[in-house]
Amino acid sequence: MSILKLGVAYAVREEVGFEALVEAPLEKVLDMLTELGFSGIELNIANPMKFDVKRYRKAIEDRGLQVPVISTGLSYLTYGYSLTHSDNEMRRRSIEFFTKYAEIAHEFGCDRVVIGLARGRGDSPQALDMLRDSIAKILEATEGLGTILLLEPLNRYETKLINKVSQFVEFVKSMGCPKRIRMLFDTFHMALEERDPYTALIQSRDYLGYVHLADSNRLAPGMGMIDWLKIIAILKAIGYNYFVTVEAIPHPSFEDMIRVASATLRPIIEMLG
Ligand code: LER
Ligand code: MN
Repeated sequence: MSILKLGVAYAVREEVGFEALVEAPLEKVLDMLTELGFSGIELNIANPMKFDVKRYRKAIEDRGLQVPVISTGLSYLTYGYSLTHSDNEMRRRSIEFFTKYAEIAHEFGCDRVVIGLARGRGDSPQALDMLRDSIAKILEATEGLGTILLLEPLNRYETKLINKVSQFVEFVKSMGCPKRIRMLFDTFHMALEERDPYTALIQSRDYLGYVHLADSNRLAPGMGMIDWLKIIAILKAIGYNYFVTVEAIPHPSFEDMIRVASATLRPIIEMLG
């Protein structure tokens, strides 16, 4: 049995309704994932206040799948809320959303919530201080749940706030290294930002809480230039033992993307992971 589990990231746009996810309806996606040997589905939820946990839990658990994390970037893209917004009310709503995301994660039994794009673009000089302050507030509000916040270094075209592993390390140190902040290492972002993404992955070993897999062009693993054997071998060597979740552009379709990802990654994970 391999210790690494394969997941895929899935965008939930709950305000259009469960059945209206026409491009890749949940039930169909879950059936495909089971067929292709995936173990989990990451839910990126635009509005946690409108999310029907029971319904999703049933569909997911009926198929024996897990939810490894709840992700949050759609709240920024849909409503503009961010943890570093210059408007206090927008920042307050973002923190409120995160508290709700933590409750949803807890209901799925995973307790990990992603901070990706919802941290904001980082245009103001106060952004880092605001991020520290917002994260401290979320940690406090979710203390009873023990939620782990997965802060994800993102490439410079998406934010100015924390683009590299070293900047993540500096940031958590500046907060006193709370145990409940871990790193999300995304291979696509790190292939853009790091001189050597493989060394960067090794350097993230003490902080790693989750991994996103996409190739150098953000297509499915296997469609770009990343050495997947090397990535999985490093994860194994540094003792990472949670999900590796494909977060790639669904090109030419969602189904093709997960088929290619599965064909690339499963044999490697079965051999090494
Ligand atoms: C989120 O996980 C991510 O990687 C960002 O690029 C937002 O799309
Ligand atoms: Mn990512």
